[in-house]
Amino acid sequence: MDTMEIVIIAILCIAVGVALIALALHMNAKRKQAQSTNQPQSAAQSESVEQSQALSADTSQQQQQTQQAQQPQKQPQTQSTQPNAAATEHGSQPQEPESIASRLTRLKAKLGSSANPLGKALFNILTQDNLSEEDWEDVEDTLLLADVGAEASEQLVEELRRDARIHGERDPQAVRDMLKERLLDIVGRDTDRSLVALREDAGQPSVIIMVGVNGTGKTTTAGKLARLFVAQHKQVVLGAADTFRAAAADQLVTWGERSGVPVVRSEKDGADPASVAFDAARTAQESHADVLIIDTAGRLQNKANLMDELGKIRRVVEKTTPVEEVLLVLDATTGQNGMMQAKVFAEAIGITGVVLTKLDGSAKGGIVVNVQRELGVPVKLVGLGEGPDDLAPFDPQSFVEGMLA
Ligand SMILES: Nc1nc2c(ncn2[C@@H]2O[C@H](COP(=O)(O)OP(=O)(O)OP(=O)(O)O)[C@@H](O)[C@H]2O)c(=O)[nH]1
Ligand SMILES: [Mg+2]
Repeated sequence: MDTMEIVIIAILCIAVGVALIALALHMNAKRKQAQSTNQPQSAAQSESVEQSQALSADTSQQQQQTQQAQQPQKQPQTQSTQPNAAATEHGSQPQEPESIASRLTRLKAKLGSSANPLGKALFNILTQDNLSEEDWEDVEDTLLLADVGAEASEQLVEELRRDARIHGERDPQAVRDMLKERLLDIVGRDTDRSLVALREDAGQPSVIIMVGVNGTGKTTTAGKLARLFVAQHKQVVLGAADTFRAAAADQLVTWGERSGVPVVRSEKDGADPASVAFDAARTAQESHADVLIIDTAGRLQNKANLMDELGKIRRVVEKTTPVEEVLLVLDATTGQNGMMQAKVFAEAIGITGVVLTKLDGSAKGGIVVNVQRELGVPVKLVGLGEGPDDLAPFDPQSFVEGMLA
């Protein structure tokens, strides 16, 4: 082999080596490219799956809207907001609602720390030696001041006097226990306060209509209640049947966005509330929701007007699904005045439960007793503030312990 042949073989070897290196580099580049395009694809895919799941509750509404868009002669009456999409758009996600156990602990602490005159005053009088007739009158006055109501106050004093005679207790702990037992009796320790919507059976949405005088907290409570159901893994639809002003529906939409719950509303001020309620019932039915919560207006001139409007809402909803729960929202700070208005609502539509709002702050807890006596329905929920999770099921034990804390 001469020098020339050796040189040619060496050149060939180098050329093959270069070709192999080039091939390896090319393959590597292709693999990296494939990786970088695959990742966003799968993220986009999962996002679209999530979105389609989140919006699946609204499919029927969207179909309805599409149909309406194809038939412009039929003006769309209502529309359903898509909270998850809206929340993402604004860069915020619905917050996780607080658990019921944690709410009850807060209820107790809030009641204990609020300026509640009932427990403390009673306790101060009852731990004195030799209670005079005047002292017992003070006990009764204290109960009246705390909105317990005349009849119930009298009954409670009678029972406490009997207890005192029998036991002759002056030991603070014994007096506290005695008070607790009597208050629990009068508040109703075994009353069924469960919301019909939480009973497991259904197959169709449970409907809750919120009623009450304006400013008591209907819209706020509807929003908080939606979160309470979401915390229990229920699928919820909100219906904005307060059509007096667009702001009322906007307020409900904001609550819907906070919890990822769709809201059926009308864009028109002064639209027929019953027609919004009807559309909300149909949306809830078609999307297989567990619960439909309907917010109503509080500003109605007279009882006939009220009966007419609330009666119509109930009737149209019942074309789709039965109305199992009508919750009267009552502001605990309005005392006797609120009670009178509450009676009118109770007569106009019939109520199945009471939500007592604004029990935080300086509210007088005794109104629970009065409300239940006067209206003949249990207090089922209590509002403890303006926060999204400041609503808790009414628990007599926590309530009474909170008052006597
Ligand atoms: N402190 C406190 N404020 C509450 C509570 N519930 C509601 N509110 C406040 O009460 C005010 C009225 O509440 P809304 O929910 O708008 O009352 P509404 O009954 O829907 O009023 P209308 O729509 O005008 O009939 C708002 O400022 C709420 O934040 C509560 O439990 N505690
Ligand atoms: Mg309202």
